[in-house]
Formats: sequence, structure tokens, C-alpha cells
Amino acid sequence: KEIFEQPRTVGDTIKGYVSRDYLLPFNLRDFRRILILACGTSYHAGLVGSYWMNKYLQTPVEVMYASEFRYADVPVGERDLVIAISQSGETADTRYSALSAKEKGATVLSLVNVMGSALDRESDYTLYTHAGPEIGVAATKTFTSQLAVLYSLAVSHLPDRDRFMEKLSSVPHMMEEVLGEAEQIKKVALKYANRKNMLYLGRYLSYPVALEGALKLKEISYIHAEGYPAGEMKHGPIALIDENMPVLVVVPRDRVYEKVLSNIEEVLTRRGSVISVGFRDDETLTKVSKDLIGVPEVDEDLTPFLTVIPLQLFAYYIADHLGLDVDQPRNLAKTVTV
Ligand code: F1P
Repeated sequence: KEIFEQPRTVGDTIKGYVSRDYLLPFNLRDFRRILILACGTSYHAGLVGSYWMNKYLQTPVEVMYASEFRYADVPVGERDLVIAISQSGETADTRYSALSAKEKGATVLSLVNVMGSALDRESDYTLYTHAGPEIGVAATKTFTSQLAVLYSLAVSHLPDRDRFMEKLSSVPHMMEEVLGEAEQIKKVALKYANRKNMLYLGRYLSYPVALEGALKLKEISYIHAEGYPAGEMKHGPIALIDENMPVLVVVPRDRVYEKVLSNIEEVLTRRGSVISVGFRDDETLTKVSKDLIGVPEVDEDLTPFLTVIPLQLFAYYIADHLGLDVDQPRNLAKTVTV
């Protein structure tokens, strides 16, 4: 249900940012550095956000797992902006990382879904995702709403910002189109329901999407899945590939498209089978993939909004087929407060 709500929740989130209801009293470019801290799915959203910010802000942006930041002696100071991302606003690692950065003089801007949550109260500034309550333990709809806010932030200072926001406003409609393909995605997913391992690959903006897809499969289907930057494959994971290793590749036609095609060739040479998530009607992909899940063609910046949906559904349909509780997966808590 939450996966299917995304066109509305992303639309609700975008509205306030398009109309400039949520204005920050500072410019992101005034900071020496931006440090994004988060856990789990929120971390993956932060990673996508960092690519957008690097592209449009020209301010150094780093992303770290909050659980690592807490113990890593990262120097932080007054000219740093910490963006702490958390659906619940209660995740202990994210909260305590933000608090320690604040004590050292950094400005803390939190991005939360739950108004009045601890992180909301403890931060200097808060921006909200308007995704509504998320009951499923595995985060889905908050991921795409977090993306919407991060994109809005990355382009907020641009003279032609309105043009970028207009493009963002077209996303919910395109998400509907992807969800309209749910039955086809289900058919593909069920072919892989009995697998024990999967590899998810992507480059550039599709790399965090691959990480997120693999996390969803682990969380709700209990299938071992590894997300990896496609270009790093030859530095190790390529050894895993044989006819028993399905490789899901996130490959929209973007600046790294040709590169990823050559990564797909590397997989095929080793008899791996490729499931690709790319633009529909991509004839080259049809030829090299065992299965192609197509999404509408979109500006490369916005591809993560669309390509993540088939990955969420892929994990969901497999988990459901295996008779697993998709909302309450074993061993997981919605909010990790210790
Ligand atoms: C972070 C998170 C979720 C994950 C699970 C455990 O939560 O890792 O992404 O799906 O629910 O916690 P949050 O800080 O975004 O609330």
C-alpha cells in the first residue's frame, strides 16, 4: 500500500517546496561543507541528495552513516551544515550524531517525517517530508519524499530554480505510470523468488538506488542481496558471477549509460543473467537483458524517483509470494532507538 501511495506522497511533499512555503533563513552555499548523516534507507536518500548537491551547489558534500560518524572523530565546526535525515526522527545514531555536531558549532538541519520527533526538536532547523505515517518497517514512501526535499534543496539557490521545480512536479505522474506496470514487475520478480543471492548494480545516481533495492530485498524477502557500484565490480565482486547469480542493473539512459552497458557485458561474459531497470523501449537493453523493466524516459537527475519503484515492488512481490509478513519483517524494528 505504501509503495502505491508514492505519487500522492511525493506530490504532497513537493507542493510546499514549489510554493516556497519552506524557506530557510540561510543559503546552503554559505557553508564550508555539508555533511549528511542518516541510517538505512534515509542514508541512501542522502547519498542521492549528495550527488545533486555536488552538481548544483559546488560546496563539498559528504555523506556518512550516522552510526559510523558517532565514533569516527570527524572534525566538524561552525562553518559546517549537518543535514540529518530520519523518517522517524527518533533513530538514536542519527540523533546523537546531530547533537554532537551541534555541540561542536555546526548548524543542524533535520529532514524528518514525524513532526515533533526528538530530532525535529533538537535541530536548529527542520524540513518535513509529507509522506504520512509509514507503518511498514521497511521504508518505501519516505525514501521518495526525502528525495523530493533533497532535490528542492540542491536547486534552491539557482536563478532558474522554478524550471527545476517544474520538472520535479512532473514526477508524481510518471511514478503513476511505473506503478501501472506492477503486474509485469510481479511476473519478473516471481522468476527469482527461489534465488538465494542477488547482485544489484548501478552507477552515479543509480548506485544509491541499487543499494536501496538490495536493502529492500534483504529486509523483507530475506534473500541475500548485495548492492554495489557497477564500476567497482571488477575490483572484487565479479568473482561471484556465474549462471546462478542474477544481476539486477539499474541503467537509465544517463551520463554513465555506456559505461554500465559495458558492465553488463562483463556479467554476460561470465554467464550471469541480467535483469535491467532502464528506460522503456530501450532496444539495446532488451537485447542484453533476460528481463527488462521499463520506466518512462526522464531527465537524468530525476531517474531515482522512477527506478526505485520497480525495486521496491520486486522485493515486495517476492516476499509476498514466499508468505512473509511484508510489514513486520523478522528481527527489524521500525525505529532503532538504542
Ligand atoms: C532508519 C532505518 C530505516 C529502516 C528500518 C530501521 O530509520 O534504518 O531506514 O527501514 O525501519 O531504521 P529512520 O532514521 O529513517 O527513521
